Amino acid sequence: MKPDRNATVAEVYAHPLGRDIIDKILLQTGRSATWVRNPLVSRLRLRQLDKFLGRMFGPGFVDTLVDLLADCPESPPRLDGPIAATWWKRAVFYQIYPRSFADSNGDGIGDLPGILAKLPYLDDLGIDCLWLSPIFTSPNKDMGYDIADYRSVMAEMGTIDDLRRLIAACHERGMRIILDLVANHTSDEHPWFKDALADPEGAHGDYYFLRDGDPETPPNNWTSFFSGPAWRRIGEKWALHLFAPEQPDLNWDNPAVRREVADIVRFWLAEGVDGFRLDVINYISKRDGLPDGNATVGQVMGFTGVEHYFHGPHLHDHLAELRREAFTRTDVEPGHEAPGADARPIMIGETPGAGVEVARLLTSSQRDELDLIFSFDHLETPGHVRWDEYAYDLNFLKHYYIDYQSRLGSDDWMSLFFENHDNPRMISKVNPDPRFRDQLGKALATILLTMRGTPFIFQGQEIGAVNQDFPDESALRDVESLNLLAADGPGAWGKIMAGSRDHARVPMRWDRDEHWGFTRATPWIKAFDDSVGYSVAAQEHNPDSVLRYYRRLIWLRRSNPTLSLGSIRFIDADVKDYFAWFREHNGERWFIEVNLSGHPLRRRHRERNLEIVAGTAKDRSGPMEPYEALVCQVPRDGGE
Ligand code: ISL
Ligand code: CA
Repeated sequence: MKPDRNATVAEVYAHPLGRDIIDKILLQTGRSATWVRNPLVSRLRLRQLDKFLGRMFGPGFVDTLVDLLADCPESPPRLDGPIAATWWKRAVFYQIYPRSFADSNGDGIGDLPGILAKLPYLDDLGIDCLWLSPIFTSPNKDMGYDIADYRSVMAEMGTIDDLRRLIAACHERGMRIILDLVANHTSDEHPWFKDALADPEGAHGDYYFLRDGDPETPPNNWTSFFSGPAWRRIGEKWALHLFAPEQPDLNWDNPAVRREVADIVRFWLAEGVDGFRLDVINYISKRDGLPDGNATVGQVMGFTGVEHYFHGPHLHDHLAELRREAFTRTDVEPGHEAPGADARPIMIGETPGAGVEVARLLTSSQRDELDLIFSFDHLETPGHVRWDEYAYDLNFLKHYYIDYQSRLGSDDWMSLFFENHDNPRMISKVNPDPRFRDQLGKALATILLTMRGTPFIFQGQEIGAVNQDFPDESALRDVESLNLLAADGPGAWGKIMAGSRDHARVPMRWDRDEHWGFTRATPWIKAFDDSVGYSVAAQEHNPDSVLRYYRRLIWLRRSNPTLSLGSIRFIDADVKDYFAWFREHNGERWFIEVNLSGHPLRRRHRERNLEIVAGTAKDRSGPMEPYEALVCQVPRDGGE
């Protein structure tokens, strides 16, 4: 049933996208779902709400909502069967930001041979699959997220042969490797874009959103994620760019564009790559006619126009097509096969703004679109954005996971992550007090590696990396931060220190050398956290280090399928600061408990017969220590 203006609130809430949207509004306004279930509210029809919502969100809000819902498929049934043990459900992923990982040739920029040299480290850590942030040719206005040639390796990263060696070396070790494909937009230096500008009527003219019109007034009111309007005037044309002006959006409604993308994917799969992470892939379908965004929605979300592309009319069709056309390889050249012959390439989507129900639409194995998505709803607590200085309350994460997991069927799966190259370090966000750095790092590791889902570790997270004390603007490199400073002035410095993506992009710390063993030259970006003991070398030697803890947990997860494939059951959900759950599989049971706070917590379930297998405390006699985390096995005859 497609809700229209006559639909009731209850009907909208029963619709996947409607549910996600209402849930988001409830969350941001601090209301619970009982509010929607209240008969007085649930029986209201959208048309009756038009006036009221119009006052809140401006005229036309209900129509926009109805349009959004109309384009959205129905939810697949929530299955309750056995879980297919696909390789990526058991895998631990590791995200490398290649520029900042390891520099092999002394130019201050990390590269592919640098990664190759560190493979033994990653293998020892127990990593199953690497994800490399972009390595294709790029002018680096957005550090590789602006691609000028999809079929060549960026000169700073090395050569195609370096990449081949890396792929082969991963596979020799039984590891996999996926690349980052940025296909919502290209660089403005891509030949397609240059050609489109030179000849808007020609073969590439319709590859982008080029529009005529008044040179003073952009074609619509959409704003870019990196400050200012989403339109750039070039020559006689306007070009749409959701990100930097140098990142024009591709027009996926043009079948030629979709064929190009599928071609690119097949090209790299033939080289032995095991799949892709697809950058902002939910933004590829824009609403016909590119209508103005709702001003109030824009204000609330921080970006005007998002409702017209975060879940666009052809999103699911385009993804299903890409899956069919490209992500079904079996024809890999001999010697390039991934470990496990059954493997089909993994397709992971970065999907900002996707809620739980849209996540299910995108990844349910009943639908054959993506395998996993990255949704970001858990990275800030309600009412906050990345730029806010505030302490992240882990109780929010707990409730987020409890709710999310309860809504997944046996054909659904989720990704787990706290960090990536776009976000500050989680330890700093939760509690920057250095006394808690290790404990908190381990507590986060425990959640990440024993929760149900596929964990993604971002480089440095495994050694307890924290945010940087950047001294001034000259220390920053990221276009997002620099544009924000340019737009907002020095007053934006507090925001930058809270949310800059550069916190995650400083060099990996290998040892205590001048530049942390990252490079023998001057690094392209400098690190400013000077704390002792937070390098790989130091932590290798310290049995209590965060690194050794990660390694132990990853090893446990690998050797005990219960920790990856087991069912999950949370207990004591309403006990503040306490996060605990059982994992169960083939009669084997594990119990995990974490103190989410920086103060001691009364010990619960003291009577339970549990064997501590990993964790930050030796026994369960006294109160829980700040951020204490325990991973326990339940003896076969033990307790509940
Ligand atoms: O970080 C965001 C805003 O707070 C999200 O909108 C979103 O996750 C992000 O901006 C999109 O990220 C991806 O695409 C960008 C690129 O700059 C990021 O590095 C990449 O991860 C444009 O390609
Ligand atoms: Ca280099």
